[in-house]
Amino acid sequence: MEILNQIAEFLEKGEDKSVHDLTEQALKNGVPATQILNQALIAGMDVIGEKFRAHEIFLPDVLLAARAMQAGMELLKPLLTLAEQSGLGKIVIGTVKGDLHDIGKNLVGIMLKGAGFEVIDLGKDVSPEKFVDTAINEKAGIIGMSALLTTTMPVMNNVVELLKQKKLKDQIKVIVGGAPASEEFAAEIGADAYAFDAASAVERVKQL
Ligand code: B1M
Repeated sequence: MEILNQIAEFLEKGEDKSVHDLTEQALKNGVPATQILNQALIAGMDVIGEKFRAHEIFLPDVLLAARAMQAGMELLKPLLTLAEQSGLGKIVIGTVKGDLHDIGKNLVGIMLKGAGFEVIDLGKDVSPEKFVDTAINEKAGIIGMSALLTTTMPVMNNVVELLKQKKLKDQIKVIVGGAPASEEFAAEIGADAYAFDAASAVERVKQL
């Protein structure tokens, strides 16, 4: 669909106003929010990731693209969070210490809220203690962690270890996600689940 390609292209150029306006237009045209998300915003961000890896673009370009992505996501958010049901349970989410990537984590939070979970979002750069203390104080049954850097993945392990130390590993379940994470990694650190994307995160959290 042409408008989805255009949104992706403007996102790649970091033009937040155009991304906002075209996203609004696409919604008016009846394009489903999830299609705009997957085929325009995430698709555009994937291209940015590839170009950054190939040194074709630099950090300021990535920042502009991230801002443009947020501009589109702001419009999609209310549509993705139209709660289907409520009272499913409480989950604490955040991006782990040392890691500032929060777009994917925000998306996971939006989808979980949309599915009826109460989500406590601790933001980014979250310490293991903060994850665990918040889960205890808020009586949340699940901790969800996001990491986008191979260097910050070990923090997820620290959270699992802290739960073990406090003898809470059985009561508080852990789900991990983010580009460098995997089923194998989750199993290795003793997490209860791994999710590849926001939609599967909802499924896995429901199972937990
Ligand atoms: Co950076 N960055 N970045 N970055 N960045 C990556 C991750 C990188 C892969 C780019 C690359 O080299 N190709 C690379 C990591 C390499 C590695 O570790 N292997 C990288 C790097 C190196 C860095 C810096 C170190 C760069 C530097 O300073 N030299 C730096 C680190 C800063 C820090 O965190 N301390 C840095 C900074 C940044 C920005 C701040 C500029 C910006 C982030 C802005 C923000 O988030 N507010 C940024 C961005 C935007 C990216 C890329 C291009 C896009 C990430 C993104 O938002 N994707 C990224 C390349 C890439 O991933 N293709 C890259 C869209 C998002 C919807 O997907 O986050 O994967 P994602 O989330 C998905 C799934 O992973 C999953 O569901 C989401 C939705 O489907 N998921 C979960 C995520 N969390 C989950 C949790 C769950 C379940 C599923 O359960 C709880």
